Amino acid sequence: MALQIYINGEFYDKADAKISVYDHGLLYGDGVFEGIRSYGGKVFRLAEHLNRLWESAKAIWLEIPISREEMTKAIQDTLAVNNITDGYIRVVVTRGVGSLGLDPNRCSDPQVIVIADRISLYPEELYQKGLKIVTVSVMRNHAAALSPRIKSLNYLNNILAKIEGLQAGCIEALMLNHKGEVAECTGDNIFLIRKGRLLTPPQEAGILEGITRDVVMDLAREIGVAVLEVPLTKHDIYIADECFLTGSAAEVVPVVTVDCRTIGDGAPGPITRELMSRFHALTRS
Ligand code: PXG
Repeated sequence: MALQIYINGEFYDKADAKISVYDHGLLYGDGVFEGIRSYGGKVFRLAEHLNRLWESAKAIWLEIPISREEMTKAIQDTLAVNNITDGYIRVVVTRGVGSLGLDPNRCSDPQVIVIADRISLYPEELYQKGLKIVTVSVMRNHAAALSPRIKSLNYLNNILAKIEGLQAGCIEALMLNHKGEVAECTGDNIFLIRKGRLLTPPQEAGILEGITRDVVMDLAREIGVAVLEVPLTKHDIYIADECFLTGSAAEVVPVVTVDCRTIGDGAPGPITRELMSRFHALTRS
């Protein structure tokens, strides 16, 4: 059976799952989304993802046309109908069909889409050996223009950074903020270990407050590693003992090279490996 996609309460074959070309989600990137994982049939941190989705929607003045309970059921039904227990869930809410003008008041019917699919993970080798990343010239959106806390359909900022990273031969790219501080990667948050402490940019640096980021900070505290949310520079990364990224898709992935500087001794460090292992245990338990 073809993959079943949920749109506004109905299921469609993947090939027939379509929305209007007049949808402002397409015309203007006007909408919000979430990327969620399920492990062993259980949706990981669902409440947190729904909170963030509703907060993103509120920030763009978009009313999600169903309740959280209905959204939860839509997600569970989409997993069930596709027989997916370990997978990736994409929830999208668009502004809906409007006219060829920006005015969201002329849009009716926000579209609620739920896709559940198998995940395309980074190759296993990267988890063993670590990732190589570069800092790119594309600056993270200024929070006063478009807050990085909003997970909107307007991902061009990140896509432009991704292109620059890919052209440099890297599958993830590091973005700085307007002050030149470290913000985050295109779809992942960044962490450093220095002298036994875990460091990561604060929300004020202009980042998406990742749900995996929160989980990993809790895991670090559990093993007695101090966690500091502090402004970081490229220099802090270059002299770090360890570095890793977090995201729903990537989970916890070690970084061993940044801008051609070897981090630590060039292999995933002990605290990174411990956090990877605890994250794995938490999600696969
Ligand atoms: N920063 C940004 C900019 C993100 O888009 C994260 C951090 C990590 O957040 P979570 O809550 O997942 O820990 C994200 C989310 C993908 C994909 O398919 C990943 C994201 C967004 C869109 C697509 O890899 N990451």
